Amino acid sequence: MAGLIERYIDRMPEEVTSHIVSIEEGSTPLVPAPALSERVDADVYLKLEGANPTGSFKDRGMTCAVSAAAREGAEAVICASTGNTAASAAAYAARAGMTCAVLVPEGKIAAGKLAQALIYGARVISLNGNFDVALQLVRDLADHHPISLVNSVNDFRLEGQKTSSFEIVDEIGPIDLLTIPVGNAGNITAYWKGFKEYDQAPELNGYQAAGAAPLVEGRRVENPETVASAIRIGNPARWEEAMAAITESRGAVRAVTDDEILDAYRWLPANEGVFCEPASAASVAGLIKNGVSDAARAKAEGGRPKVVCVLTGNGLKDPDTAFDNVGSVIPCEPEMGQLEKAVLGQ
Ligand code: AN7
Repeated sequence: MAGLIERYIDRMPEEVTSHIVSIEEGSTPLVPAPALSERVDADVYLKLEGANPTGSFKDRGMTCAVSAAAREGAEAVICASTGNTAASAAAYAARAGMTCAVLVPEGKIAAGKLAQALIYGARVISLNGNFDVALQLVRDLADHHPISLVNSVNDFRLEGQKTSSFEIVDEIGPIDLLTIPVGNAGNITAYWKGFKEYDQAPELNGYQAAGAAPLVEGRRVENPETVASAIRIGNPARWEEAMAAITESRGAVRAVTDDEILDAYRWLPANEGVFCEPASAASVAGLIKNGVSDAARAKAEGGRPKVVCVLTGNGLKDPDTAFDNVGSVIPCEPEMGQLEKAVLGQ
């Protein structure tokens, strides 16, 4: 399967089509979720963005941002990141033969993402400050040096990320509701752009973590805190556009607590066989908490409403949070009596 720029080339700006840097991202599974469907009385699908080459949706935007940088002859890219953007930028820079620097908040990035950024060969800088501070710093730095900024303030990122909406509609037709985690607010903005380009208008429900919910509270959060480190963001760069998208879709942005996020984070793998990272589980936690709106049900015109939860990142990204939220392994000597006890739980 070709990468998403080639697949949707007619809907891509020309800046990204002449020097394509791709790892065949996109074309991710859209998996029916029978247990969740029953819980919320709707036909729910999970968009498994963790199946992208670096394990998150960021690859959709990064193929475009790095392709545009390649066309400009850029030799280096930089981003601030809570982890996934860093991993993705590092991979696409490696692919393009560029150098990459990433600025991540010290101690607040999941182990898998850090390992990825390093193994792809990025220069990883651990900032004694949060994501919002890091983003401001790299924006200033990129203004003064010949380094291409690949955060989602880069418009090409959205051009890539909008293709997930195309894939959904191409695969299952019009949907009634989309639930999605919101951090820096680029992705929800991109989904809306994609739906609009396809003349679609599903209701968008964005979910933030309660300790990092600037869009819900209508003000910057100086010290965002949440177990969902990917969305530990207090001053989203795409604030206005995301709010416009939510309003136009007659949707809502709401908060889910860390406990609600972790409940969904454990429930989904145990009931659907799908493991996502904590930030992604916010979309499922939100759907479980708030259900499907009457308006979205009405759109389904008597049928069962079609709902998509966007699972933005792979569960393997964050093994520490997984271990913190499950039981322990069972030790066993190589002896049948012990093994029977261990296996049968008696
Ligand atoms: C798994 O990597 O901001 O609202 O620096 O990694 O578009 O920011 C990650 C964000 C949701 C939120 N789910 O998307 C970064 C970064 C996961 C994420 C989001 C992120 P946006």
